[in-house]
Amino acid sequence: MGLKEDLKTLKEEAKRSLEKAETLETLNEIRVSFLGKKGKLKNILKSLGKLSPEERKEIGQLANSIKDEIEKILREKTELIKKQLLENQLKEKKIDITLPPAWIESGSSHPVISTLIEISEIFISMGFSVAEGPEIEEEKYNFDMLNIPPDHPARDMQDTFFLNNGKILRTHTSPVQIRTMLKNKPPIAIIAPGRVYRKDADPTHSPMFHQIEGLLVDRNVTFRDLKGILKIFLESIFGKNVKIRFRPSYFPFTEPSAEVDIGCTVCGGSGCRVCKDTGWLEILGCGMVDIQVFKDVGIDPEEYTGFAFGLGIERIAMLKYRITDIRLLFTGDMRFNRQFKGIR
Ligand code: 2U9
Repeated sequence: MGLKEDLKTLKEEAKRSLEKAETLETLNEIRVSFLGKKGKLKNILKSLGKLSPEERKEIGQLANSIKDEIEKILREKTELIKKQLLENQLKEKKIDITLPPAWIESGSSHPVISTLIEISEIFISMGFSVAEGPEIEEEKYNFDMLNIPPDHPARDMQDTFFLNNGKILRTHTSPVQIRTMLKNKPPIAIIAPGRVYRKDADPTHSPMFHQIEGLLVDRNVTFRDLKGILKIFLESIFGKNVKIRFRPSYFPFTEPSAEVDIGCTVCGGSGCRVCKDTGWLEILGCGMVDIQVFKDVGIDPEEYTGFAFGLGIERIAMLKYRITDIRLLFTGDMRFNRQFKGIR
């Protein structure tokens, strides 16, 4: 019987081709040419219609079993070739686990940030909480409510960055304390660390710098409390033997006000370039919160008193690490930045 023979020949032919096949592409070509829609099997079965029903059944079954057999070999062969491909790949791309890894440079805190964190932690340890506010601020919070009148030199176009939406870049973090007092009732004990902006640029001034300000409001808060807190702070950061002096000063938002100096950390007080031969370094400003400020935020100055202080982080970092030009802190030059690795 011709068809039976044809089918057997096809099976043998397919088996031989599959045996020789070495790639997945060849396997696919074989599948298409034997089992595909226009393949050899379909071609043989075209004359199926001419057969008697019995013969049709017999040949049909034979064709199906041949199809199954070829498909089985195809699957096995596919698996085998895939496995060989993977093994070859693994052999070629052998990983030498004894090689040292590529050098990855680890990052570290910028000296300004590590100083900011160090100072914050001292006040946090004394019970202060950290408060934050927007850097794009309203004049009302940055000036008016701090008792800084419209004609005050600090409000000069030359010192403040004015934005075209009527707002400004905050010139100090004091608006954070105003916002806190508007929202919360005393007792209040907060520090406000963050970026501030002033139109200023020379070796000791940068148009963007960092401040920490503090505010404590409660019943019976006195200037002695202020002195005590600042003494603990200055001794923590500059050492137990640091010399401290308070000088009378003026700020619109505090009354009385003072500036605080420490004995020069470079010459120890004998006089040098850093302290301009005075033996003292100005470190921070402070004072008792002005009654007008309390009135504007709705705190009764008969019931409450408070102290506030402010300091520039870059100045402290520059003294600590003996940096003489503030601009070095902000160029991003890695030859400079790398020197502060491992300081914290
Ligand atoms: C409120 C009331 C009072 C914050 C204060 C200073 C003194 C001060 C300067 C130090 C160096 C800023 O970075 S600097 O230029 N700051 O001298 N700051 S008292 O007083 C406040 C703040 C907020 C509501």
